[in-house]
Amino acid sequence: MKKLRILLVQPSYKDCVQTLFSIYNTEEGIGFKPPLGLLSIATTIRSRTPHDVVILDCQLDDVHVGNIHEHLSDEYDVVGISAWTDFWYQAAATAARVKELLPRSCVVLGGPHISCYPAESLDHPAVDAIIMGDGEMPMLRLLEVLAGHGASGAGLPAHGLYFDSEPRRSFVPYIHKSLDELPIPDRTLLPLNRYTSVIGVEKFSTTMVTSRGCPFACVYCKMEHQPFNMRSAGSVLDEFRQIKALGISEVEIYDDTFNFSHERTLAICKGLQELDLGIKWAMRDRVDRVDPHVLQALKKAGCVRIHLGIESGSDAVLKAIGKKINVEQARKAVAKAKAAGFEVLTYYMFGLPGESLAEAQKTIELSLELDSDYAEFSITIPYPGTKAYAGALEQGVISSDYWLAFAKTPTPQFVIPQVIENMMDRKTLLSLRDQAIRRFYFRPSYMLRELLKVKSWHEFKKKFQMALGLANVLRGIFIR
Ligand code: B12
Repeated sequence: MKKLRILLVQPSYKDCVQTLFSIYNTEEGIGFKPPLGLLSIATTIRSRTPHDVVILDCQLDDVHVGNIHEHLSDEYDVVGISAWTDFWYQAAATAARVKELLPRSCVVLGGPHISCYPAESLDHPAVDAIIMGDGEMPMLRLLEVLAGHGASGAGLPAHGLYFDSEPRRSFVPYIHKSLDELPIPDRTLLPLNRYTSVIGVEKFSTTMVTSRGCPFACVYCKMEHQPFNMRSAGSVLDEFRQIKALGISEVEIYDDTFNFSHERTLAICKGLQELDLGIKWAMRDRVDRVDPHVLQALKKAGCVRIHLGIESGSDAVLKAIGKKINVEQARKAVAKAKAAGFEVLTYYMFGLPGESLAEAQKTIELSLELDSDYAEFSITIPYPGTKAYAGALEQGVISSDYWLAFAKTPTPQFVIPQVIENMMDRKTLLSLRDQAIRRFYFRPSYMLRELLKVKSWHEFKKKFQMALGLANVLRGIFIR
């Protein structure tokens, strides 16, 4: 079999879509986060094939289309590029640059943007193939084809991989149901000591994903292509063990719904308690899944922080966005988590479909009442593939399909022409977001409490960095 050389690229945020509403994962923002999707693909290639694979995380060193040539060796047979809608311009421009410098290499794209716009992505002149959905198995199939084995790979899926050279057929994402079959991501393929968390306490941290997809269908999130699948407790414990062996003792779990199965959570917690790895970790939960018995187990297992999506202070808005929770559940969940000794991070959104100014004000009041340790306030970006975007287009709240236009013709620093602005205009939304940040974080009682929590110079520096980031948001300066 021909031995192939593969480069997997996580593009830079440079020139990314100007949503103007978020702090990005830069060192000065929330800390760099490892690209887990590429890591999983690279580990799978390594464990199942003789091919060589390298990951280039452009976000770490500001590698972009202007300087990526320094990282492109003419030995690469395959260059895989991850595409999120926010950095679609860099992904597409990188593809073009690769094709220009390495015309014989196969350029393949994957990631959430590709699953939203498969046809438009494949139409890009520099793109040879796309992978839709979970990338590991379709990538093995692609490598089989390129290594000269035809597309007959035993056990490899026939869908999810589409070549530009083939006649067009319908695009079906590949979903890997038995996640335990996939190897645990080999974090040594990335520079481990570059990944951090602004709200963590350790110097280095990593992230983990123990399930894919989500059983819920909130209007602002595109997940419907991805049914919910969980890894077993045993597989999750193996990953924790590997992380500890690498000397990392802080983990952020990025599952949309980590605690969907209490049974699995309790098994993970029991295992972690027995292993006694001393890892501090955080996870995202739904307010309706917070349970005192599970909280106790989580505490004993080293979980220190729980992130809760509250989104709105209005039950009518929560109903309209399909979140399937209510304000009272949010109150109870935060109280229970705080009483059990967890740090709590809450998320809130402004500009949700149908939300009035009075309802948005209720959200700010709720955030103050819940008084969590951290709160993240965002303005709803109607991303492609979401019900929020489709609904706004259908109702004429958004007047043109700007994401489709951007998917076809990616431009640098694309400015979203409209968010959901029928009830409140953009200026009002921005001022609500700023008001929320100011009222939440710049309360003397909050600042004092946070200062008293600081145990080290390192922690103090991180808190200072966070305060600076927030002040920058208020001054209209966005960290890229
Ligand atoms: C972790 C995470 C983050 C981390 C970043 C981690 C990182 N550096 O990768 C943080 C918190 C920083 C983050 C931020 C944002 N995020 Co985010 N994030 C996620 C989350 C929860 C998990 C991603 C993950 O690791 N999944 C696990 C891995 C295994 O899956 P994967 O990444 O999808 O990769 C698989 C496939 O997509 C595919 N694949 C991916 N890349 C490639 C490349 C090739 C070549 C191939 C073949 C295949 C392939 O194969 C992989 C393995 O199966 C997803 C939601 C979700 N559940 O997926 C949202 C998600 C990716 N985020 C999203 C968004 C919008 C954002 C923000 C832009 C939000 C905002 N407005 O601020 C920000 C800013 C991003 C930025 N520029 O920093 C959207 C993207 C939508 C889109 N159309 O692009 C998602 C899908 C959430 C959602 N449902 O709407 N995010």
